[in-house]
Amino acid sequence: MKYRLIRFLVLPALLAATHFSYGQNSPLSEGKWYQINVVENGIYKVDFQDFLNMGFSASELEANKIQIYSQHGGMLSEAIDTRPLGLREISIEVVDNGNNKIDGNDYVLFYGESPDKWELKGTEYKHIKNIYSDASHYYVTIGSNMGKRISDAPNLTNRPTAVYTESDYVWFHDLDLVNPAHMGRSWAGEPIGLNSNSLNLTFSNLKYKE
Ligand SMILES: [Ca+2]
Repeated sequence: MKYRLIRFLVLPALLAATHFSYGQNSPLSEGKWYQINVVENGIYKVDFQDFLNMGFSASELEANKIQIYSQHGGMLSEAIDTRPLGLREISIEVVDNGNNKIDGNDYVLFYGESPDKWELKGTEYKHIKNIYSDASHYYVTIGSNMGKRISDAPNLTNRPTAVYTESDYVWFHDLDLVNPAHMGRSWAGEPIGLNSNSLNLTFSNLKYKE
């Protein structure tokens, strides 16, 4: 993972220029924050050394106050009335050896989402390329209160009977290289023209003939 120090955002001035009514100040308005960029869906691990590399000191790494904020994965909607307002704290897993300090082999896990999304319509998958960003952004801080944590799932009451041995796998190649009209949101990939292009793909355990 790559980390980049973000500068404090002057959000109050920006928000004042809009006509929206925000219920709270941006969480970025105070404290120390670091931005983590996520490209693929998956569980991401941040260990003690990662926190030090981000600039946090060992003395401020209170395990129960570590917080991570983000917006939902995927491109924001064009419809303003459905757009989430600001950052939201996400639930994370903090693995601490019991002294409430991130140290030694302690670490934090969070689920990061790709900036691109998939929609399943009937039996067809459709990918939604995020045309504004190649990464989703997650913001790490040491809050003043207890952070949001992943809760345990309830125990199963019945023994599972369903067994699945296969699943769908989706993948897309969509580079957004050219905007033919030099306007709008319509982007195309590599030009085909008179030349042939090839793309080698490798899938493991692919089930053929379906
Ligand atoms: Ca610890």
